[in-house]
Amino acid sequence: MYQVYWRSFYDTNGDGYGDLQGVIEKLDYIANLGVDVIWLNPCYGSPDVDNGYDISDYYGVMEKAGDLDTLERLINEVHQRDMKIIMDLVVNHTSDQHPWFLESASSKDNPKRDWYIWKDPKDGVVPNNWRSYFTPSVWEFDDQTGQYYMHSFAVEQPDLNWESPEVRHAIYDMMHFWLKKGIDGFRMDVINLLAKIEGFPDADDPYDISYLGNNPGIHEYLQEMNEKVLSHYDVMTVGEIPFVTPEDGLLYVGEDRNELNTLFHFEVADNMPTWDMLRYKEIQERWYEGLKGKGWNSQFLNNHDHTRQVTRYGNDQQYRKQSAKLLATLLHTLPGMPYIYQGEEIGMTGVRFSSIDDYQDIAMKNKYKEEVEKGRDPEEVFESLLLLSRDNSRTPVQWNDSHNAGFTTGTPWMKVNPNYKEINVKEALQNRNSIYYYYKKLIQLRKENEVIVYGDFVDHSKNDENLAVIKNW
Ligand code: TEU
Ligand code: CA
Repeated sequence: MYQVYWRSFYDTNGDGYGDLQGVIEKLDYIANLGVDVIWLNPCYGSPDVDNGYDISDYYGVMEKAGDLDTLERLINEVHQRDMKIIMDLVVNHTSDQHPWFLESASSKDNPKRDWYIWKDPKDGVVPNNWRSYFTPSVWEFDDQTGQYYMHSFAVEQPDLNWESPEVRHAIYDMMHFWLKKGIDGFRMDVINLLAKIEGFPDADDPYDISYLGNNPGIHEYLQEMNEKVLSHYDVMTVGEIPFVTPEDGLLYVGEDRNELNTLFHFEVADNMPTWDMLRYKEIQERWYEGLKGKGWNSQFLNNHDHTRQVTRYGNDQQYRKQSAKLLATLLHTLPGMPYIYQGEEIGMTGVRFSSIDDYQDIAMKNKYKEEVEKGRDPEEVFESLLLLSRDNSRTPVQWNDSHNAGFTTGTPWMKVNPNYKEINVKEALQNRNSIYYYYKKLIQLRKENEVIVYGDFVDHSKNDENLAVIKNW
């Protein structure tokens, strides 16, 4: 699976944003790697507060990305190259500019009031102590109606109320619309957050936000979604499922569950700040044993939310090529579907801009503001956020050593990583020993040796912290 974060992929109209036409023009590059499936990050209508994860029009394409015709052409061009394409399904929340929310917020007796989660103040303040991913509270007060609404992410991303059958059926209709357009499935954004804890009680530890996910009711929603939509098509689904263990994970992807096909868990990406071989092998073994013969996992070490793997888990200076190849060898020989995040195949690295103003990620900017407002030293706060800022992996793909790395003829929406002169696709394609050709060989090896995909996993290097000897047979 190759993830295309289109706004940083390739700009064809000089507005500084990558676009869908840019993806079409680079499809041969992706296909030549041996990719089977493309995961396209959201390009629906959106005010772009959270880079498209705040949707205001599920049936449209945001102007920065292009238009519906271009998207349909992209789907067709992908299929012509015998590849598949899945799109992001973001249905835990919408944008606060979505017409549904504008109606819901307009009055307490609006028919769509219960399409979102509204609560009265409790003792004059927020209904409970839950924190959101991006803000100190999940509750935002609305003066007009004197109630709070819940948002698990930014204020501009109100959570939908999945208890409402009307909400669920509106989402299912939208899913049919895209599946009938010929997409091959969905990557489902934080899909385990749809069900909220009954009664919204205070959390013992508000900083451990796992109370946002895996609540009673979630499996009924996903089984209904499967019955009403997914089971009608030959498609694949991958759930983004934070806070989940192998046992819980199996409840989402077990073949007998009729919910999802595969999942991403975050035991590595969220809980292993730097490389820890023993921990990594323990996590791999536990997930292998937990899903073996019943469910299918994913393998990734970076994406648009997590900094570049060669920087975080490898060595992006002296041993950049070697460590990039080592990490790729792990990912493409472990159980589960391997994901390649755009640019990973040429060993693109994390970035280090000099000022918070060079960063765009709302999660990082909100955290910076929250910490500085507590009185912490701005420089120290900035330094503490650099390594894990999501922008590390959102700098434009480096196509060549020309201005702006050949990404755009305009001003890039996000600065290009200054190392583009050495690290770029053009150089990689001209160098037989490049990371790119190594990925190409790995992908081919996996396709030619089913034992790598379906063989058993046994770790023969158990306690060695520098070695992973994992044998399939
Ligand atoms: O990410 C969800 C989210 O922020 C976490 O699960 C994340 O993957 C990680 O655990 C934090 O380190 C999804 C999208 O991938 C992200 O880009 C959006 O901002 C977010 O949901 C809200 O839609
Ligand atoms: Ca563009």
